[in-house]
Amino acid sequence: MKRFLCMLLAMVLFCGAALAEFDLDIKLYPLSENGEAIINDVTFREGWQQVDDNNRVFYEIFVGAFSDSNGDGIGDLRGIINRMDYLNDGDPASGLSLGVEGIWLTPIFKSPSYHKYDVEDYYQIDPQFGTMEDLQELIDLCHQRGVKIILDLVINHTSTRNKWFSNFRSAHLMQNPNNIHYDFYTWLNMDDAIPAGRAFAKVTGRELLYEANFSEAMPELNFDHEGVRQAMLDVALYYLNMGVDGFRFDAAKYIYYGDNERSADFWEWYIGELRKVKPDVYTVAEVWDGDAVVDRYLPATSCFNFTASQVAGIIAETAGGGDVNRFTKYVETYVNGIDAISENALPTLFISNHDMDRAAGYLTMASGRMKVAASLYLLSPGSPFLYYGEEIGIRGSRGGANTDANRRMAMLWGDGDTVKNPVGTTYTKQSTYTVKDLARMSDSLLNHYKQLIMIRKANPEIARGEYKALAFAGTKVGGFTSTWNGGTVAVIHNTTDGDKKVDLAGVTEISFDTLAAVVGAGQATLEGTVLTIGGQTSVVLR
Ligand SMILES: [Ca+2]
Ligand SMILES: [Ca+2]
Repeated sequence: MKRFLCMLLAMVLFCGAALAEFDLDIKLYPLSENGEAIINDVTFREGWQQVDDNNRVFYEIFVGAFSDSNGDGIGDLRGIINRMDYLNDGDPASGLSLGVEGIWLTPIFKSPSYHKYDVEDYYQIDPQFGTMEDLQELIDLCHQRGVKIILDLVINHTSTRNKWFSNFRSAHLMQNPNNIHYDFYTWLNMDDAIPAGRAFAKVTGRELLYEANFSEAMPELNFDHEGVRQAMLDVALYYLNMGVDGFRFDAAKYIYYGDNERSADFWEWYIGELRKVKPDVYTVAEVWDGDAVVDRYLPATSCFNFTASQVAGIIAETAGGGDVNRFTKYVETYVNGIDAISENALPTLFISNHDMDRAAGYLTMASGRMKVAASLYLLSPGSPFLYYGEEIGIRGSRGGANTDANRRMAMLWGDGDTVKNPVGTTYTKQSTYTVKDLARMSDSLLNHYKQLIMIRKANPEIARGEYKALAFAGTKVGGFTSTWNGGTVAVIHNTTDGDKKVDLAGVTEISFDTLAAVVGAGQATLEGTVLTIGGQTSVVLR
């Protein structure tokens, strides 16, 4: 009996989040043959065409934890191929797939670790993940569906198992400075002073030190060496030639440890070379640092916005009850800042990635705050990134065991997928909701993500326009206007749990006559300039 009451309470709490005070209608979508909700409330206007640029919603796939095609428990490339209909079925208006327009694969090259951020051979797909033919098939399939695919390129360091490293060791054993690999890695003699802040490790069996700031298993390449630069350029060109659309650059600020000037100059050269071959190459760099440091890299490339991410970032803060007007002002400053510095960089908002605790741990599905966070950052300009599983509320935090594996746990498909958690996971409070469950529940987090991505596609001004934050009175209703290609939209969010009525005449001189989209827990009406918007709800006006 007690258990039954608990279940009842849980159901009431869960449904309660979906019920706005506006009225008691639960949003109901028609169901497909498989019983999946078909998102049918996003309007693609007459003459709508998908815009082929890099302002796309990207989806980060931690490859080993996503989908397993051969029963060994490890996610692989064929698993991703098998899940393409889930990611993007090629029909922007089908209302059935997540609709992401780009995927970022975490490293796929041969590597001894489960995460593969230490590469043994840049020209081999790790056998756990598949073959070069699988990659080609995935690239081709992505392109058939209008999806861009970017690879995680880890070039700051390699694995100690890389043949370059064994050649480096041999060259020193033979005392042969003429060997091309003699200076491939940054090395010191045993009695040399170690530069401040940097870490060096001893080469086994040799009186020789190599730079290893991340781990002794990850020797750092010497980018003053022409051969290293050329070798790493060749890697990128090889995969561009196969058809990949770009790269996510790991540890970008560590090329020259502690020297952002030289590291940023390196990327300007490197990406400049890639642009000669592929002018629209999409690159995004991991520069996990404050805005001033990130700015140094923006002339060359998009950089992830770490400032806005995680539990303390402004996306989660706003979703959890913070000031929406502060959020839109922040985005305006952020977007204008990038525009002033760079022609090559896009705004790149996200909540979490494979190095961070899962957002569902602090933004819970039951409270509806995960949905609000998604609305805030996906209805923003540029190329937002969502981390696989975020859309179904996967949980996972580093915890006492201090292991990143907890942040990279198996996707919950609910259909017999054999993918398992990576080795070393200790997290035990995983969500019980699967893709299969959530696809069937009209008001689910998954369907909210599907709807948001459709809305973003159907209203291309949101991603590309000139962003102007609107200054509403109070803190819980906020929004912006965005003008692009002759069209102007307004996006307005209400992050409270109840209805709000606002007169838009007080915040903008632009007049909007169409409620182009409503997404969230409640409903909305537009009468003249007066917008009534339900709790935890966002709208797009045209
Ligand atoms: Ca497998
Ligand atoms: Ca380095």
